[in-house]
Amino acid sequence: MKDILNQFAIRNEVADPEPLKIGFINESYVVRAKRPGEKSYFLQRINHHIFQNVEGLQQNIQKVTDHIRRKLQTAGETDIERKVLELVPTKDGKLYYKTPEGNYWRVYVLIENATSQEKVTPKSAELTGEAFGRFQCQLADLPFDELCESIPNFHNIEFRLQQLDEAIAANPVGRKGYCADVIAAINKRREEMCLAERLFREGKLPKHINHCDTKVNNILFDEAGRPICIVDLDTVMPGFVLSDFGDFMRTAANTGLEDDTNLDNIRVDLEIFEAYARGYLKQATFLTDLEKELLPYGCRLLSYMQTVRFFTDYLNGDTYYKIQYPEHNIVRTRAQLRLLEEQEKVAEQMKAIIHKLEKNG
Ligand code: GN1
Ligand code: MG
Repeated sequence: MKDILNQFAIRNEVADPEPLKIGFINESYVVRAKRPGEKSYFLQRINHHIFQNVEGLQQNIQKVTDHIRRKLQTAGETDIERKVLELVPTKDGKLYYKTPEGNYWRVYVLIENATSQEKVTPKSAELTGEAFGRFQCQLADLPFDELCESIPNFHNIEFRLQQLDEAIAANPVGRKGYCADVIAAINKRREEMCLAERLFREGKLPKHINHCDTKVNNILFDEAGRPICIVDLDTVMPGFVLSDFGDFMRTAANTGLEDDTNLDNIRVDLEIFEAYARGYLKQATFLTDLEKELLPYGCRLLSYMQTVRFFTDYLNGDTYYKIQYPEHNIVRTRAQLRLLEEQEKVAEQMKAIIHKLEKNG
C-alpha cells in the first residue's frame, strides 16, 4: 500500500491507510496527515470490472470538478476545497495509477469535518434537492458530449429492455416460468417508458450531465447540517435530468424498502417528494418547460428501469447485484414494480405539486 501511495504527488507526511467501510463498488481508505492542519487523503481502488474505461472515468471526474471549481471561484465563494472534490495526480501527472497486477488506484484530498446521512427527513430532502439542483446547474453549460458514459447506456431504458429480452430468450437458469406476471407488467409499459429516448431523438428533450446516483448518502454535510459537497462521481455522465430526479425519489420517497418483502409497506412519500422538488426547482433554473413537466414521469421511469435491471439479473442467475438470499433479486423486482404502481396512482398529485412549486416556490 505504501508503494501505491508513493506514486501520487502527496507532499506532506502521512500515516498508513486505514480501510473505510463505505460503498459496495470500490475499496476505500483514509490516509491521515501526520501533522495537524495538513491535508489528509482518500485513497480508492477503482472497480475496473464495473468501470471498464478507467481513463474515461477519471477524465470525467477531472472535467466536472474543474468546471465546478471555476464556477465557485467566479462566484467568489470561500472554502472551495470543501465544496468540490480534488483529485491528486500521480507524480508523472496521471489521474490514476495502474499497478503491475492491473489494479487501478486514485487519490482525492479528504474533505474535513464532513459527514454523510443515511436517512432523509423533509428538511434534508429539501437541502439535498437544492444541492443536486445546484450541481446540475453548475454543469449545465458543460457540453454533455465532453463526458463519456462511464458505464455505457447506464440509464438507457431501451438498452436495459434489450438486455432483459436477451435474458428472457436465453432463460439461462430456468427462472422465467415463475414470473409471467412481471413480464406482462413490464411489457404493458414499454412504449410509455421509452418516451424520453424518443423525445431525445426528436430533438425535444436535451441531455445534460447527471450524477446518476442521487442518494442522500452521496452528499457531505457540514457541522451545521448544510450540504457542502457532492461525492461519488463515478457515474457522472450524460443523461436526462429525469434520471437524477427520479432516482432520488425512487430511493427516498418510498415508505418501504427497496427490497421490502411486504409490498403493503410501499407507498409514495409525497412530503419527501414535495420537499426535494422544492429544493431542486429552486436551484435547477436551466430546466425547460418540458423537463419540468416530465419530472413525475422521471420518477416512474427510474422505478421501471430498476425493476427491469433487478429482474434481468434474477433471470441471469444474479451475476450483477450482490444478493443476501437466493430470491433477493425477484423480491427487489416486485418491490420496485409496486413502487411504480404506487407512483402511477399519485401521478396527478405529483404533477399538481410541481405546478404549485413552479408558481409559488
Ligand atoms: C447500484 O451500489 P449502489 O447502491 O451505489 C447501482 C445503481 C442502482 C442501485 C440499486 C453502478 O448502486 O444504479 O440503482 O445499485 N449502481 C451501479 O440499489 O450499477
Ligand atoms: Mg454508489
